[in-house]
Amino acid sequence: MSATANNPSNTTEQLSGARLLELYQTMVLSRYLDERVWLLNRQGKAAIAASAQGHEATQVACVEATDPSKDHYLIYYRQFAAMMALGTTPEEMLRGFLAKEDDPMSAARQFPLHGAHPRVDLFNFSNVIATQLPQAAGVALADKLKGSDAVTVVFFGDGASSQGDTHEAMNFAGVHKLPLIFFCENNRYAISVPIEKQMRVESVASRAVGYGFPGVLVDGTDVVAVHEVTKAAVDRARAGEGPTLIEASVERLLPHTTDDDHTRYRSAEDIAHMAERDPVKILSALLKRRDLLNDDSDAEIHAASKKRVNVATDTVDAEPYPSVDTMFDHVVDSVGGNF
Ligand SMILES: Cc1ncc(C[n+]2csc(CCOP(=O)(O)OP(=O)(O)O)c2C)c(N)n1
Repeated sequence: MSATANNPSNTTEQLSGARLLELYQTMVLSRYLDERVWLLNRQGKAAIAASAQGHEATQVACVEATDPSKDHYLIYYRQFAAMMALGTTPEEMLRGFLAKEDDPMSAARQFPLHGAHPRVDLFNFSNVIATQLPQAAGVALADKLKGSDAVTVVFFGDGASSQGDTHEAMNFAGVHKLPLIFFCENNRYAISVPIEKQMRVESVASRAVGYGFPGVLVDGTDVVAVHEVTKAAVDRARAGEGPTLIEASVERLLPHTTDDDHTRYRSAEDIAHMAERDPVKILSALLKRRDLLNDDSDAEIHAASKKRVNVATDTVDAEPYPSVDTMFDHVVDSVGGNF
């Protein structure tokens, strides 16, 4: 079965050149922030980070096809660019990585970027792989019962697609025709486990046939293509036609996290090849071909992003850590005065 044969895309809505340029700016800013967090880890200031380098195009294009004023998003840990596209600031993200008092997601209690972010309507999520999928089905069911036309997007990786939670969520969403988009960012690795050891089918998208809704395979380095298939899935969900599974093929340009070394399980050829699929370079080249960008304006975007990240780093670095007195706040309820 060809996953692409099920492509429900019939949208005629196009991204304007000006909007493509703005998405590129978000991607570049996300890239600089991501690089900075790795440096902060090496300085001993950020405990751990999972990079989104290589995933930026697919994340900004997916968010762009939705309506953040009413739609819902259940993210996972590798989503700098999606979070920025949804309005999270560099300062807010750095407060999580540096475990500062004003971390908006967990007040420095959790793994960075874990927890909820109510200001941008991001649901609480766990590091336990795939738990966000059944939760997303619940969110979509609530919208359907309320008669809202909001759509829920749940992001996950190829490794998460092997979890039981994923299959339960997809089956439930199919049965109830939920307004839900299952958005898989397939970077071909779950830490060190390659996709061949993860599944016997030809693609994650091909699994959708087992749940009775379309599965679409798309090049996740292509902003225009991801936007188009996601827009079609959003239209389908809003029209009451049910879920879509989108599989965006991307590259994880860095090791799984700052604690990993992918040269121990990826060949030098593989690592060199994936660099050719860097979405920031691919979109830069497209914008230049369309005369929307040139070397000078590209350099200006990079310089402005670097400056923005420098300002955020200096600001957050100077902020206080939580007081020791608050160590158990939000963690353990006070029972009998023990805490
Ligand atoms: C239930 C569960 N099993 C194992 C882990 C350990 N773990 C953390 S990240 C990860 C890899 C997930 O890979 P994938 O879903 O492909 O996402 P990616 O990190 O590649 O974006 C694993 C196995 C976990 N957090 N939860």
